[in-house]
Amino acid sequence: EQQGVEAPVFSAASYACQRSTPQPGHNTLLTDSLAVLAESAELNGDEGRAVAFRRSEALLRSLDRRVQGVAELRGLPCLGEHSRRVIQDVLDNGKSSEVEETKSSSRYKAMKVLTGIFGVGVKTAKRWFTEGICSLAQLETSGHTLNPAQQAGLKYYADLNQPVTRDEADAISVTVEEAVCSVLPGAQVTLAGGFRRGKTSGHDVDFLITHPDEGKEEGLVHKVTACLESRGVLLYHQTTRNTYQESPEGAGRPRSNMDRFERCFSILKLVQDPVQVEADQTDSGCRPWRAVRVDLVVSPISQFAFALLGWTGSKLFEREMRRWAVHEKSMSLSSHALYDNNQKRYLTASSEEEIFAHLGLEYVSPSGRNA
Ligand code: TTP
Ligand code: MN
Ligand code: MN
Ligand code: MN
Repeated sequence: EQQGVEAPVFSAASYACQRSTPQPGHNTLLTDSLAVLAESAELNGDEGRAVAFRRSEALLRSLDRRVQGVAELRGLPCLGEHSRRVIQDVLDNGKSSEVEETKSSSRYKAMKVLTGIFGVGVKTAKRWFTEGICSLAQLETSGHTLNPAQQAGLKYYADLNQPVTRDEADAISVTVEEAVCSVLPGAQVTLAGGFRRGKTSGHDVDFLITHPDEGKEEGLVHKVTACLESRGVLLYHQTTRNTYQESPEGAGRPRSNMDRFERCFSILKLVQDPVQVEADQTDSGCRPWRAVRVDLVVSPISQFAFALLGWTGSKLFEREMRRWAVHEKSMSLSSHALYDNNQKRYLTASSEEEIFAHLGLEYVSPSGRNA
């Protein structure tokens, strides 16, 4: 490039749901750094700060080429002073001192280990860390009583912290589809979550289940888990029934990220390919299976498009869509429905495309929702 000529300026819309965000993007050094600070804020229970870093991370991931200098970022939304400082540091020095300090802090390391246990949230981990518990060994000798989820989390810790591959997700899909169709013929199983967004690995596998005849899906989770159990592949499960009908979300209800579908947080036993097991034997012992976290969610067909949109994520993309709905359209979006506060009525949809259209947004395909 010629000297003195101003670098081309990027442009980007301010809500993540107005743009396409690929994975991993062209600025991984920057986005990985911001992700550490976002995660650290999450582990501190500082949601406002966490979301601010997540937004800058997503903005940079949506850019169509590599950033060479901070000047190129002038005028872009979502980048606060703090994020810009971190970006500058990484561009100048190849890394950010704040990120390096964060990663090596004993608090961050301990909180990562403890929240890495399935069933342990930030609050519990914080309490334990305050008591001086920093490792699994210390937790095990602390005398704390663990709930069933946490016991399973500890038991399968190594497996559950090893990312699930796309092949493993496909193998789990076969198991889940077989179980679902044997207990309710005609039911439809859709892979959701990160794998639907095209990610090549994930921390779990998410499935959304429905049936074309409204009502047939009721109580399905229980039948499916019973089937998986009889096949000897259910290592842990916690089922929650559907509570949406009891108290549908009216206009003024507080919005929460948790929906009210019938669902099951489970751990399944994935029997591995014998060839693969032989290859892995040296480091993973001789066990011919591994534990995998699986989420099963059941939606009535009338809410399916909303459920699919909600369970495809990413979490930030969903959050941004809801923020857009409220602030720009005076609508309330959830994984169950879309309510128009001006017209005082629900807007129905049978596809994700229709929901984007109701919201006045250009359609973003799942692979573009990696905000
Ligand atoms: P996750 O499985 O947590 O995340 P992910 O699939 O995007 O990534 P990972 O590879 O780490 O698994 O959640 C998937 C989506 O489900 C996410 O957009 C949020 C949504 N979700 C709800 O809508 N309600 C809930 O109660 C939960 C737990 C998740
Ligand atoms: Mn997932
Ligand atoms: Mn996750
Ligand atoms: Mn999940």
